[in-house]
Amino acid sequence: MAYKKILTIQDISCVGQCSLTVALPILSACGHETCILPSAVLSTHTGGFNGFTFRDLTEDMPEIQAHWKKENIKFKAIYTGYLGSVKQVGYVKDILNTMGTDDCVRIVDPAMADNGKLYSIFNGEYVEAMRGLCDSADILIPNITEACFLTDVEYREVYDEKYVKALLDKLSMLGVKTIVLTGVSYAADKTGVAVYENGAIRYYEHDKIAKGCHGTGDIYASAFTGALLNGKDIFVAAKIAADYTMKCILNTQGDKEHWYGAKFETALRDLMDMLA
Ligand code: PXL
Repeated sequence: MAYKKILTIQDISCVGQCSLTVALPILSACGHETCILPSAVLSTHTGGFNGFTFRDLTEDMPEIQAHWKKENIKFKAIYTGYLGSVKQVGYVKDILNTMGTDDCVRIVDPAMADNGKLYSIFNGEYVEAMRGLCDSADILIPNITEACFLTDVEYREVYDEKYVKALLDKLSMLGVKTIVLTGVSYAADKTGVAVYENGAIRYYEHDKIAKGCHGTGDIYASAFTGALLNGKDIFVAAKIAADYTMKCILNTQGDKEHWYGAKFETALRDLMDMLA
């Protein structure tokens, strides 16, 4: 397996098992050198804790990037997640466009919404900025809610294949050819992903666990990136990431104290086995 240098840009939520505290260990377990650019530092994630702190690191980004340029540092993959401000999305676009090797894979998880709602710090201006990031991505990994915000399509709890196809076609018009749409569910007891490549859709479906966990979007995107960079093709990486995420949720289920995240660490060995 080739050893690759990946850059991931997302927040540090000190407590809460999401973003960098998830991406860094998962990508490392997948065997990649993982460089980070924190978008913000929060005391916890914003999904259920009250009174979290938020230090925006937007203005550190251009200086960090300038230093990397001087040092001739380039990345084989750049994977972005939860960002800190509208202005920062512009900086991140420049990083996506200029800091990769010639064969760099750019993966954007437009982490900003779930269950029909934007996360608390985001608004329409942020959605608009995120739309502008899509044409700098080779692969976009939204959930259904994020796909709806990005395309201005009405969010629905119940939908059919026609609705999903329309969502994917509209997303591709933002300038990204490959999309891995997560949380696609056509039956109450099933969920999965729709993988869209050059206009064609392939599905990977699996059983739905009654209650999902916070942070599983980040677990999914990190495992997908880790598997892809291990040479798996897009569909296989999407499937491995789904199986791993399911395992993380199963390992967490039943622990009422652990409402804020998924115990992804206890399934890392399974992920490594899936990559072997
Ligand atoms: O998992 C997405 C995420 C990442 N980072 C922060 C969040 C959330 C979701 O709520 O609040 C800070």
